[in-house]
Amino acid sequence: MILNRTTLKASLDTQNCKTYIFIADRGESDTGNMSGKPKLHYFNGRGRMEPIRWLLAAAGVEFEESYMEEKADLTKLQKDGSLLFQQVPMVEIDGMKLVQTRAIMNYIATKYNLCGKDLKERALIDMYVEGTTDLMGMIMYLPFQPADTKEKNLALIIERATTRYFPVYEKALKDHGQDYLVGNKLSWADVHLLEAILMAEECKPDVLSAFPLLQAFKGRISNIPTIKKFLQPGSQRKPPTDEKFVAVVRKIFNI
Ligand code: IBG
Repeated sequence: MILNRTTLKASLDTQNCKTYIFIADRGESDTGNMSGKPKLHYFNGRGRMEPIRWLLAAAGVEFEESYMEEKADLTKLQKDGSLLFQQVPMVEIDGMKLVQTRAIMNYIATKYNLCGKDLKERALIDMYVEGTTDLMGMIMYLPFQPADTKEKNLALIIERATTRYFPVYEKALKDHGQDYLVGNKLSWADVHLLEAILMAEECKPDVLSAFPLLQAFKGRISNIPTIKKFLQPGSQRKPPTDEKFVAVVRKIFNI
């Protein structure tokens, strides 16, 4: 039987302590968190944490969140040594405090077998993920840009989505005729692409009009039970970035 310090203390009064193992000095389980669930530290908004939320949700992993609302919330994490590079996102998982979005995503994707069956599948998945990351990065920064450049950048996003990124995924699906991007099995690349498609549609609702296989892909992946649940109202998926979220970020980072 494994107990934390609080439980152990209570148990000593009534039980033989030799039957218990004390494992965590901080009164935590080996996941670094009392509940055993990963704990996400970020703002209450999409930003760099949203793809991490998507990946956990797709893997069927429940997670907790701690939101930074004031500069003091970030300072506290920085001062207590929780942030390796003084930056968020940070995820407490399996006894670690992971930072750097890619490292966090790699860990989760590997742990939950969303990285392909071999090195070559993994390389393909990585390339697809980097493509969608680039597209989502452009969209992510849009609300933080001044009004006079927003329109130009929105047009660039649509152009890049429809001429650089989406044609690659459409062709991949066409060439192999399978349901998923890589290895006929759900991978991180599929989860990331669905997130990117939905973000691009928020910019231009008919952005998929020239991509019939991506339209079908969107329907299929959205219907995977874990993802379907994440897409329903009340999930931990965050809404599109709005003025309120931009204001919180500006306040915390003095920008
Ligand atoms: N390479 C890091 C990663 O991928 O995790 C970069 C992390 C990063 O830039 N984090 C920002 C931060 O903590 C918050 S996300 N900055 C503090 C500092 O001192 O550098 C910022 C962001 C938002 C929305 I919010 C869109 C894009 C970025």
